[in-house]
This record gives sequence, C-alpha cells and structure tokens, in this order.
Amino acid sequence: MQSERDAKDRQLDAHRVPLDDRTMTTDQGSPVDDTDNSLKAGTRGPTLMEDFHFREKITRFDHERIPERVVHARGAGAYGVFELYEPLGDLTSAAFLNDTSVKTPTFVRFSTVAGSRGSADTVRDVRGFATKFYTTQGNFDIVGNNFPVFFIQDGIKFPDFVHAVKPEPHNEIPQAQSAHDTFWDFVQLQPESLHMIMWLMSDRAIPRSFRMMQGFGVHTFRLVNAAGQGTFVKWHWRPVLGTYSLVWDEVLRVQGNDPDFNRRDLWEAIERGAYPEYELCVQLVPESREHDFDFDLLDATKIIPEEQVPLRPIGKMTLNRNPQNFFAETEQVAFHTANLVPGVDFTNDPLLQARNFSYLDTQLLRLGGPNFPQIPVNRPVNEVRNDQRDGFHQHQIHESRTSYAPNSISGGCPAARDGYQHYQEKVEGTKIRMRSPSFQDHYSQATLFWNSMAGWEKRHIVEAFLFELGHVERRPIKEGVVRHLGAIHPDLAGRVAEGLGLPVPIPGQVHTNASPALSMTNQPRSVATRKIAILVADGTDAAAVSALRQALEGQGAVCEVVAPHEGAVGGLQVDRQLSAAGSVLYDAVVAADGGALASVGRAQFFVLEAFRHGKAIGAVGSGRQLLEAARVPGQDGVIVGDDIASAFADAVAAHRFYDRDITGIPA
Ligand code: HDD
Repeated sequence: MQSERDAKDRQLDAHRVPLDDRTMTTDQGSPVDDTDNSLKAGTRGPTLMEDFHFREKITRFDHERIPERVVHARGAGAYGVFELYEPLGDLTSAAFLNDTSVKTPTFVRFSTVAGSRGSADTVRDVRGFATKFYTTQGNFDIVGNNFPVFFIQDGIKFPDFVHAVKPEPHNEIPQAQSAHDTFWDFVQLQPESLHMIMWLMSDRAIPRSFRMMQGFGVHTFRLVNAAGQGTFVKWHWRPVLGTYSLVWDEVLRVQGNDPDFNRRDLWEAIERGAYPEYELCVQLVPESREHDFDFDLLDATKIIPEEQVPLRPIGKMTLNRNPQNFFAETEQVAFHTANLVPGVDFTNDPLLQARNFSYLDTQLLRLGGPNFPQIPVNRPVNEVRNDQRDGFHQHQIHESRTSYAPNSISGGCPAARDGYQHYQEKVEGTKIRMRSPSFQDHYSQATLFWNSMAGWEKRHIVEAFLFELGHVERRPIKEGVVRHLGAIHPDLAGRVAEGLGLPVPIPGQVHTNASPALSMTNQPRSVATRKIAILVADGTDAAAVSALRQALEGQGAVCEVVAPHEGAVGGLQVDRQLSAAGSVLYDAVVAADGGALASVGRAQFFVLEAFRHGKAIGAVGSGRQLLEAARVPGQDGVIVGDDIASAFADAVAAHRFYDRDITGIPA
C-alpha cells in the first residue's frame, strides 16, 4: 500500500468489505449455521422449496456473470496517481493540468482487443491503455491503445472490422488471433487499415510488459484555455522503463506456460513496490497550422511524426496500488471517450465521434442500466448533483422534493452554472455520406513505418505476415494483401510473396522518408524489474550465486533460483523447480549449476531456447559446461566467466540480441 492515501482510495473505504471472522449471513442478514447441506425432507429425501438459503445461494451463483466487453474483454487494472510538471494555463483551463500541487488519482486498465475474457495475454494484438483521471472537476478518460493509429477512419466500420477479426461465426475459431481468412479478407478490401496492419505485424503487438509499452490517445483532441482558444493535441504515454517486446516464437510458448503473463507481471511489480511509471506527453498543433500537413489531423489512421511535432512531457503517472477485487473494480470499470473535463474537447474525427456514442451505449448493457457511474470504481471524487433519477440499481437516496429544472421549491438547485463550455467551432456543410478526399492516402505512412524499422524489426514484420497469411486458406486473399504490400514497399512485398510462393508484385514508386522515433531501438536501458533465472543444482557454488544475485538485485532485477527440485540446494533456497519453469518466463538466464545439469535435456533446452529468443545468457564457474553441452553459440550477449555481474547486467539491460544467427537452433 502507498503511504499517502489519495481521494479515490479514501472514497472506496465506504464500499470495502473487510475479511473478518463474523458470522455468515444471507444477503438479507439472517444468520447461517450450515451452508453445506440443503434442507431436505429426511436425510435421503427431496430438497424443500422453503430452503431460502439454498435458493438465494444458487440464484446468486446463476447470476454471477455479466456480458464481457464486446472488444477488449481481457484486461488487467491498477490504481495510480498523476503528477503535473508545470501549469498549462496558456493551453487549457482543466484544473488538473494547472495545479502542480495536486496529485490526481487514476485507474488504468490494460487489455487485448480480440480475445475473450479468458484468453491468453501474449497474443498478437493491439493493447488497450485506458486511463481514468479522478479530477476535482469530474472524471477525465483517455481511452487509448498502444498503437497511435487505428484500423478504420469512420466508426460506422467498427462492427465490420470487429466481426472480421473476432473468431469466425460458424465455428468460433480462432480465439484471440487475427491469423484467419475473415480478418485478412477485410484488410485486403479496406486498405485504410494498412498502416495499422504494419504496427500489428511489428513487435509492438507483443509487448514484454504493460509496464514497457507506450499509450496513445490516437485521435486529435483539442485543449481549450480560459479565453476559449483551442490547440490541437495528441496524447502520448511514454513508459519510463522504455518500450520493449517479446519475440513471436516466445509468445507462442508463453501462452501455455503462463496465459496470465502480462497480468501477473503488472500485479507482481506493484506488489513488490516497483511501480510502473509513464510520462504523459503531448504533441501540440496551433489551429493556424491545421492544414499544414500532408495528411488530415482528423484521420485516425495517421500519426504526426515526432520529428515534425516533438513530444512535450507534461506529467507523470505512477501505478502504485493493485485493485482488491477483480470483478468489482477491473471488470466494472467503465471508460468513455466523452468523459471530459472543462479545458479538453473533441475534434470532428469521425472515428472519435462514433466512439462518443458507443461507450455509454455498451455500458448501459454491460453494467445493467444507467446507474453504473455509481459503481465505486466509476464514481468521480467530486460530488455528483443533478435531476437524473431512478433506474435499475439506484444507490443514492435523493432527499430533494424536486427533480426538475427550473424549480423554485428547492431554491433552483441544483443550479446549472460555471459548467463545461463546448469549444465554439463554426461548422457548416451539406449532409453527405462521404469521406473527405484528405483521407484517401492509405499507403504513405505505412511506407514511413517500414522505412523507419531496423533490420531485425523488418525481419520480424515479414515473419509475422508469413505466419498470419500462412493461416489464410484462400489464395486470392493472400494475393490481395501482397498487392497492397507492393504499394507500401517492394522489399516487404518481395519477401512476403517469396515466402508465400506468390508472384512478386511489379515494384512501384515509394518514398524514402523515415521517422526514427518509430523504431524500438535506442530505448532507455535498465536491469530494473528484469526477471532472471539462476539455474543451480547440487555442486553449485552458493557463494558465487549469492554474490551475483546481490549485484543484480541491487540494481532492481528480480532473480529466481531454479533447480531440479524444490527446497534447498547447497544452502540456496529454491524458488522454482525446473519442470515448472520455462525459459520463456524470464528475461535472462544464468547457468550456475556447477556442471551438474550439463546432461539434463530440460536444462539444455532451457538455455538453448533463451538463446533462440535473443536473451542474455550467463555462466559462472562450471556452469559453462551446460552451455557447451547444449551447444549454445558464443555470440553477443553470452557472458561466461567467474566475475560476470557487470557484463551480464549490461547484457540484460540491452533486452535482446536480435541479430544472433538462430537458423540452426532447434529449440
Ligand atoms: Fe474502443 C472498449 C480503445 C475505437 C467501441 N476501446 C475499448 C477499450 C479501449 C478502447 C482501450 C477498453 C476500455 C476498458 O478497458 O474498459 N477503441 C479504442 C481505441 C479506438 C477505439 C484507441 C480507436 C482509436 N471503440 C472504437 C470504435 C468503437 C469502439 C470506433 C465504436 C464505434 N470500444 C468500443 C466499445 C467498448 C470499447 C464497444 C467495449 C467495452 C467498452 O467499450 O466499454 O464501446
């Protein structure tokens, strides 16, 4: 628990039910003395209707489930606090963006998009990054993703897109995967999705951790200052630990080893006090520059390259508290793009406009009626006063005799005053179902993304296309996708076409612009929070292991001693036995087994697999025998010696060695 309790935390006290040893009761408060036997007519007779405890218990059980979110069903949440760096009064009147002494409580929910509630965390997918700020002026939500663009430009296409990516309707296969015909059929027919597809095929779609991924508000929003002047804004969350990903072969195995990999990682980091931190940054565009770009600011399939409009950090969010009850908090939290506070407003982005309808609508169904803002996690920390009344699950007892305005009986209260001012944008137009011509270029930024990738990133993108399209049954769909890739880049199209045995499209003219900020190379490096397996066995040099562990943990790493059996080995406490530990659950591995594991196939696989996935590998003393037996090549990031602590820590901080030659590695 954090030392200083914020307003949201204190508010939740009224709703918390502590675990204590008081007597069990029914929901009506009647004491219960036996919840193991139903009331029967004779010990072998039928159960009686009058057993109200039985009926209540079973009925409540039958009604435990609510509909999962139609998208983003799988998620994990945490509370945090947002601290502002400097007042932004010239840009916005929002109170929480003007007072640096205020710590604004937040709740964040991270999610995948396509999978059901019980699907695995580490799938190839977009990650949701939704943040609720409990400000003194009400709730402000940034309902973002870890990609800065989206699949479609107009929200009316959202059901089509989601139907295409979700499991196919006849047999509900595949779960949480885009590698199937309907998804790629949609893509080839809807080229506005191509820029997003490039992000989806990149390693951004398989983050190492929710703590190590960016977040984006995606749309262009508007900040409005007290004088009513607007400035376009894009929201960015930048993780302090840097942006890092897993590798594809690894995620396939993590799914079996630990389907809760990302969720567990978030939970454990917060429990350990290694609080995830994200800087909130803005890209600002004065209204006078609205038309200065070769894309439309209202088009959610486009980024503003950071080289054109740099990021300005404005504050930091620290996630410092795990929820106490998953259902009550993480499942019932309700985000909405239209939860705005004074000083922030929309733009006419047609995707955003559709979202402003959809979120409230979905919550009315999912949370059972219009009183869901009273659910503790959703309640603003300031007071709610209006004439809206009744409905299912009303928890407030409104004492007033009036629920209308204007009124004289209640002195005109609650009075509408000093409220949210919508930005006064002059709008005129002909009613028309049409996209703006400024939305028509679907290829330039997909090319920009490809051009900006390092060699290993390009390789992973090509491999992703081959995996995905390799699962598509219909050849014309593959051909259609490859034709589009030809318009993105001939190199990309050629490599994918070759893998699929398709004709290489005739190369067209593409631009050579790049945005270095799009690449995941050059991230902040740190050993902090990295998970390291230390393989030990009888014969281990316990003193050397303890010294290494101390050196790594001193820098914030998390070490686990892995041995053939639980208990203790050579005086070292074992955290996990080898048969319950896959290398894919760790960022790095050290062989410190004194040579005893060199003949153990499972241990050989462990280090070889870590090598294949580009991870730092260390060996101390006779531990090198395990690497030799497994034929781990002595390439970058393989550190062998008696005093490896410093060099090994550097290798772990480098995250992965993607340029290793792994063609011959069987693991
Ligand atoms: Fe959405 C959930 C993010 C477009 C309709 N969306 C949802 C969540 C996130 C996003 C993070 C999960 C929130 C949570 O954790 O509870 N959605 C996005 C982003 C989009 C986007 C970044 C594009 C820029 N969404 C989008 C469109 C529509 C929706 C165009 C409909 C027209 N989204 C929904 C929804 C969900 C949702 C159906 C499902 C559950 C919920 O809202 O509460 O209303």
